[in-house]
Amino acid sequence: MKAETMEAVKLIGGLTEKYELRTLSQKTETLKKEMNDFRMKFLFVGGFSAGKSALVNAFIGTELLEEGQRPETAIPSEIVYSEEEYVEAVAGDMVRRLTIDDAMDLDTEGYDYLVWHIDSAPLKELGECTIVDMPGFNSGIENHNKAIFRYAGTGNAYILVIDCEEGSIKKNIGDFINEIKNYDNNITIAVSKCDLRTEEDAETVKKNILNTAALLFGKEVPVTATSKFDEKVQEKITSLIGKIDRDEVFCSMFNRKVYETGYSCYDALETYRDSLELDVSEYDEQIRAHEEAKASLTEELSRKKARLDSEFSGKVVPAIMGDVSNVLHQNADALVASLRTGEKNFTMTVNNIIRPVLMSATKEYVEESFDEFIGSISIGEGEFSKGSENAAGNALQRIVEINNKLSILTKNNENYDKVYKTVTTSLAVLTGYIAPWLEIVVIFLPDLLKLIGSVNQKNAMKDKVTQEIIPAIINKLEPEVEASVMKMKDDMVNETEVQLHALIDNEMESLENIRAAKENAESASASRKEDVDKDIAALIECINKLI
Ligand SMILES: Nc1nc2c(ncn2[C@@H]2O[C@H](COP(=O)(O)OP(=O)(O)O)[C@@H](O)[C@H]2O)c(=O)[nH]1
Ligand SMILES: [Mg+2]
Repeated sequence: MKAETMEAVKLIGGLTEKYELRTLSQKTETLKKEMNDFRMKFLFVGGFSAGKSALVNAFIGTELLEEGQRPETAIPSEIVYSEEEYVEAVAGDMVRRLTIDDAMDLDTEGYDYLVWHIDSAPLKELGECTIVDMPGFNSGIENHNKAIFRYAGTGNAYILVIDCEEGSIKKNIGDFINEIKNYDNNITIAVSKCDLRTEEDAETVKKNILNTAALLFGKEVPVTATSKFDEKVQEKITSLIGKIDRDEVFCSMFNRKVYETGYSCYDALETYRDSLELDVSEYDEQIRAHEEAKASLTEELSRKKARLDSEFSGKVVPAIMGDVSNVLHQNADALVASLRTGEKNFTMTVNNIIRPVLMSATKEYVEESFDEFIGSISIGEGEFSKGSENAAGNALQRIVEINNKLSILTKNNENYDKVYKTVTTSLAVLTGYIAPWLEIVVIFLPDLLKLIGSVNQKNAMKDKVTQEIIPAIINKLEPEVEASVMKMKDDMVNETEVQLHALIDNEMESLENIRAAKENAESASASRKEDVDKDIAALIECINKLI
């Protein structure tokens, strides 16, 4: 699979050079570099005190990470192999370099995450990758949200750590699994602290977990039972990680980008072939028509944008809020129960309920409206002159074709970062838009809880929750959701324009290249045309393998 992706990008790179498509050639080079630099991440996730840090320590073979850390202080620790050992502490754009010893004593308050560069043989053996010790999913909710959003959908596999003494996959772990399934598809399980049970008991727990995990995932999930004292702990974790299909993760990260670049190349080559036989004056006309098409498309997009504005504020935002409200009402009993155990628990419960729904609802409704938007752009009314009408129509049709192809790719893989098909491939992932809303929830909930006042009786509490708290959450959230959805929409419209223009620019480059060749009195022989046809056929065959 990965081999095909690499082969495709190589072929595209070769063709963009052969046909002197400079812009596309640069784009392909950037993509190649991104692919070469890609590092798979293995995230150790699980509840607070499950034994994540201890297992990572046992795996790399030093007591690097603090064990028994307080949940509030937990930030992600990334670990990468390096001969020279040092640590980078990252806060926003700022990176502070530390020695290992200093890092071990560091107060992590204010930092987003740490990167430990460690000379460890088992880590080296894994090849290019990063191990991440994540904050527990039931540790401070802000840390958890941040950590989830930092890594979701960036090419990860999960090692879910479950304390053997838990005995099974408890509900909160099940919910968590259901959520991460939406971001990334690969999960394995390490049952930890098995030294605290008899071998027989540990085996029973492992079987239990195997069965439950198979139900939750609808497929067999690799499970290993170990402990930080296990002689074979390194071996077992290496083997667990080895069960993850790295190629598949790689392809899910890059196939659509490669496909899209390949398709743009195909478009440019077709223009090239079709214009081989034009005479010199016709090129100028064609090039002018392409310039005009760009300007006309910009105008058409800004005309249609107004409609999209009202569609988003009138339909998309209410639909998202409706879903959020429904799910909160459905979980009213759980909300009441968590309320009775304290403010912190309540905040966490609200977050855990809202987060996945915000993601899926936003994905669904935004995508729907956007498809309609693309479909509504029409060529041939007013502004377009005949030549530019062709060029604009062609570019638009290409975008729709790529969209449709990429939908096939998206269907098999419902990850949130793959939401917007071609137009949004280069946009920030959806999580970037949603994260700020959740910060709001965390901040305002304590205020809201004052609404509860001194009510203590269960039924009265439920009334308060359904009649006052949930509507208050919705009211508070709505303007935030509206603001980010509108921003998302603006970004998408801009991106559409950028992509349409890029396609037209590529075609123009083709035209200019042929004109230059003609001026140098090179003949547009039949064999030339055959050659281009061959290249096109090979390209299409190659990129179709990616879908
Ligand atoms: N007996 C035993 N204790 C462990 C094991 N793994 C972790 N612990 C202890 O359990 C506590 C929590 O472990 P830690 O790795 O910090 O959990 P984390 O919050 O998931 O990172 C610490 O006191 C560890 O020393 C294990 O395999 N066996
Ligand atoms: Mg820890």
